[in-house]
Amino acid sequence: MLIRRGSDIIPSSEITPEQVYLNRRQFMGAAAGVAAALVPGTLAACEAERPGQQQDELTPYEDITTYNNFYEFGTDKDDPARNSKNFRTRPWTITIEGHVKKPGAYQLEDFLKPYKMEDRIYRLRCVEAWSMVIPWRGIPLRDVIARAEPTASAKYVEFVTLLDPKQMPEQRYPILDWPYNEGLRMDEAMHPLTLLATGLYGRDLPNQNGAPIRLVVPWKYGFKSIKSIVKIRFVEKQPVTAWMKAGPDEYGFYSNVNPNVSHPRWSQRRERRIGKFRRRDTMMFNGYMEVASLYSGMDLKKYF
Ligand SMILES: Nc1nc2c(c(=O)[nH]1)N[C@H]1C(S)=C(S)[C@@H](COP(=O)(O)O)O[C@H]1N2
Ligand SMILES: [Mo]
Repeated sequence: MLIRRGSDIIPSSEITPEQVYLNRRQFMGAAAGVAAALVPGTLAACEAERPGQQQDELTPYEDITTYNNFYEFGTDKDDPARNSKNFRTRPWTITIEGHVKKPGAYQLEDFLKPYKMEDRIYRLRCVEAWSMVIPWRGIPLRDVIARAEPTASAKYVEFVTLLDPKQMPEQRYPILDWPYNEGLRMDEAMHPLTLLATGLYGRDLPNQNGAPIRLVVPWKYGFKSIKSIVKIRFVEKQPVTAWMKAGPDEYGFYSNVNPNVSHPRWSQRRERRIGKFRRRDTMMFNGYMEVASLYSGMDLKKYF
């Protein structure tokens, strides 16, 4: 079977996770060929869905795991990798609450059991105008939502990060209104691109990348992709997110990657891939044009 579940690919110390991952991809390509493109959830499928698009070069594992925004562990890019080493991600409880027929509190392992892991290469584009290309592993959020059986009152999904100042030292200071929270409109949350990620490069998420489970919304600025989630709440009203509270003129609820709408303090037209020098044009919706229909008729300058 080409799709592997969980973290059963254990790289030996001699080879980097990147090599393991690339070897596996080569194997998949050679062994499966076109057939793999028909199996949903394989990387081949994910690439085949986007013919004509320039093949993205993966950002090295080293860069993805040392250049992070995770303010609970510090505001410098190298802080999270240094300060999250002892962060405890087991046991980990995820609570589903709000307007659902099946609320509950789950241990991470039980929570993940019913779902099929998928590997997907997504670009992550930060509002600070840098980007990365990351091979994520995770479960489609829409599956989790379907299982929770939201009622008609559930118009938005809110996500909340762990609050634990003993482990997350920066939560002792009023940098953001802790705990970090984010939100999606129900149709955004149900979109097949939206992923709850538990790994990258075929292994469990490193702490600095949001272990044990984080959101990935590839057509939105990186800050929407909330890390270390403990709560998924189904609500009627649009949540006020941590970044909206911090700077309502700078960070809106939608936060779609949009080269035509500047951040008040800088342009969003161009971006720099981490590890590369050349700047490149930023693509509308980060290049994921299939989401455009979610926003038809909306003024994206107003709903930024
Ligand atoms: N809880 C929490 N989630 C967070 C953040 C944060 O500070 N705290 N930063 C966000 C921002 S601004 C970005 S760009 C991405 C970065 O994800 P990465 O470190 O995996 O690249 O995480 C997002 N999720
Ligand atoms: Mo970001």
